[in-house]
Amino acid sequence: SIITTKDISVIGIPFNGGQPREGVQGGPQKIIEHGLLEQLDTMGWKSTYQPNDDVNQLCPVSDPVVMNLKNPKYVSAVTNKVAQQVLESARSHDKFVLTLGGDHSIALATVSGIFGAYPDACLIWVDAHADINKPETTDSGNIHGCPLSFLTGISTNHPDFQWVKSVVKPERLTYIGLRDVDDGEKEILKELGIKAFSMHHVDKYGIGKVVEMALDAVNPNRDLPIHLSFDVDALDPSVAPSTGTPVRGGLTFREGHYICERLHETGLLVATDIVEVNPALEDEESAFRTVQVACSLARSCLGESLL
Ligand code: 4U7
Ligand code: MN
Ligand code: MN
Ligand code: MN
Repeated sequence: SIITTKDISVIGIPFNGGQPREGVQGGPQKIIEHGLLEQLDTMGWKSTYQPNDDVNQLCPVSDPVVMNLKNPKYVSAVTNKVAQQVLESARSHDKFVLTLGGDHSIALATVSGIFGAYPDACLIWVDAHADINKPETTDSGNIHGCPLSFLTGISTNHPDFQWVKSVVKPERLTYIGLRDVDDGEKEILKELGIKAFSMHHVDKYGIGKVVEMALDAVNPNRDLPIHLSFDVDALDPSVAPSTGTPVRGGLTFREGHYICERLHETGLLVATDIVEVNPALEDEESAFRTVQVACSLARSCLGESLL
């Protein structure tokens, strides 16, 4: 394995500035209250937890739309700060980094930090959405739909995101679970030649084959570090109902966990993000179920096995 200890740095990023719905900033705390750190302790993982409860203090008084993007200064300030923290946690290569969102704009922080520490890593993005809109193509202006355009270097001209380096080469990025991709994003995926596995492919080949195909695409020799960015809206809304942008027809409970289990099994997984848990949406039972599945996905990434 790349990580040879059982040390883990858990980083909460209670942030909602990348999209308009309140509540997603409460995700990390609910996941911790559910007992994630105790669960990891039971599995033998020694954790340190950085809650980042103060990120909302970086909210500027005025933050007008710039080049179509909403809250650009706020998103930039928070993700830039947390990127340093993720890099600090990852740079020694001796602990796993688990980040808890927060909306998916925080990938600007997590991917920048992890790829700063592991420049040859590959990125497996599990999501209903492609999150690769450019400022020029986004209809919503919500930055949680855009992080990959900055991280792959296809958006370079937004003044607030000049600090984001293009760390992810298109051949090191793959997707699983897509089913709601904007027309502009489809063109980008084609142009860059990014290998993406939609729900159509999951139906056609089964999740076992799809994960191998995804690994073949970005990690053919099975020797590169893996960063998994898991948006819970990749799961079917019946499995993860409390999320801001649910799309029907998603991954089953087992398909989601299988991805995590198989990536753990490679010994190459060095970091995981679990994002877009919004405990304020739907009823309490739905929120509980979504928090619970976030915890069990994390445990699967860290080696919880069925037998
Ligand atoms: B998430 C969307 F238009 N593509 O850009 C957009 F469909 O992190 C959705 O995956 C983005 O939840 C969803 O607003 C971002 C939309
Ligand atoms: Mn996403
Ligand atoms: Mn999504
Ligand atoms: Mn979402």
